[in-house]
Amino acid sequence: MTLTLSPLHIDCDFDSGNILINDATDPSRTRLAIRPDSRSDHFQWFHFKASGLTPGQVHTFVLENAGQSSYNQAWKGYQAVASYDQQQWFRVPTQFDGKALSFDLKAEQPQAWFAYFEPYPRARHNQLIERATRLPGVELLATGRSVEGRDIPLLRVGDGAPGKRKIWIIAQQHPGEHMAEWFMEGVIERLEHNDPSVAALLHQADLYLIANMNPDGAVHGHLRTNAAGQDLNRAWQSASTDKSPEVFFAQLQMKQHGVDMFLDVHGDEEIPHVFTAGCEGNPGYTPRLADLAKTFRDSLCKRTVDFQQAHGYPRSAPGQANLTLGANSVGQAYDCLSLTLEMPFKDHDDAPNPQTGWNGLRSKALASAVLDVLGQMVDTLR
Ligand code: GEM
Ligand code: ZN
Repeated sequence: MTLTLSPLHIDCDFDSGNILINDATDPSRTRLAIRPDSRSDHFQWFHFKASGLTPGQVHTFVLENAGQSSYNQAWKGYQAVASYDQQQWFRVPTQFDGKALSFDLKAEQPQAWFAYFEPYPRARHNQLIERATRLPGVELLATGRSVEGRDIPLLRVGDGAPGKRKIWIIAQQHPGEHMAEWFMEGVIERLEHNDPSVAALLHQADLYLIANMNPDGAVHGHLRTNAAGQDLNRAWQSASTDKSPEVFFAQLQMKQHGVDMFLDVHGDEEIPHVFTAGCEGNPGYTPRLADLAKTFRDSLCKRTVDFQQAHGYPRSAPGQANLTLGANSVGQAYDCLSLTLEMPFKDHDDAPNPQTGWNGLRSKALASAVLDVLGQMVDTLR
């Protein structure tokens, strides 16, 4: 007897949802596509729910336009994530044939969620900000507005007393890089523990935190741009209140409060390692800044297997930096240690976990290690 299964229901009408349906009539093989960012051609992030799965059956999902995505080399060695409850996310068997990305789930439940990476929900963001502002010494210093009017909270940990180092950490300028806000949750969670190492850091430094720089893009399921089609990490020389108010806000606040160190948290689609990119190509780059970057990287390597220095972006030649990037622009303007931190969408191949790949929990643990490093080197930042 042949069992005829009814078509799956595919839905992405929720926070950070993104999928297009090409043909969902065959429940064993659902043909889909990734929807580009609303005002740009970028695409790579996907996130959808499939219901009507048959427990015990293998269901295959095909992203038919993956070969034309922004980073189409990134699918090699990539495994999609799935979840039955939006809490536990696991990797599923995935293949890329040069054109389409396909992944399989042997269903255990009638519905499941699929995504490019463990999503960081906007509701969780709101709870995170709440949670942070309940901590002693943490204030909501200012609130920026996105193009579509969503809040961009800037938290300060510390009282802004003169003489304190000012350490800025911002995340998710690129909205599809959800690991970046997981990292920020790791920062907040570590502050909640208030152990001696954190206390020592906060004795000398105030932290300025923007947990999500691009809420519109994140909510709309974009990969790289805000609601006006701007790549925010290319807007730091020309931020405007209409096209990139998110960056305009951060820059204004930096000007008001000062910056002694800047960390811009991202994800990289292609490289299966955690790494940092520095500002070697800045016209104002000096041996002092090179030493600080070296100390940061060496110390982080010692603290965690989830960081390394062998793999990363090629360094810009002296004077050749692209100053439209946040880290280059801030490093140049404030003559300070300034780094882009990149976490993988795939895994950190120095310490892989085939079940989860890189994920939210590991992003949080990395944040904790970064705070330890900052505690060690805080008095050298100026
Ligand atoms: C990087 S650029 C993205 C690079 N990704 C791949 N796959 N090459 C980022 O967005 O994190 C930093 C940047 O903005 O330049
Ligand atoms: Zn990025």
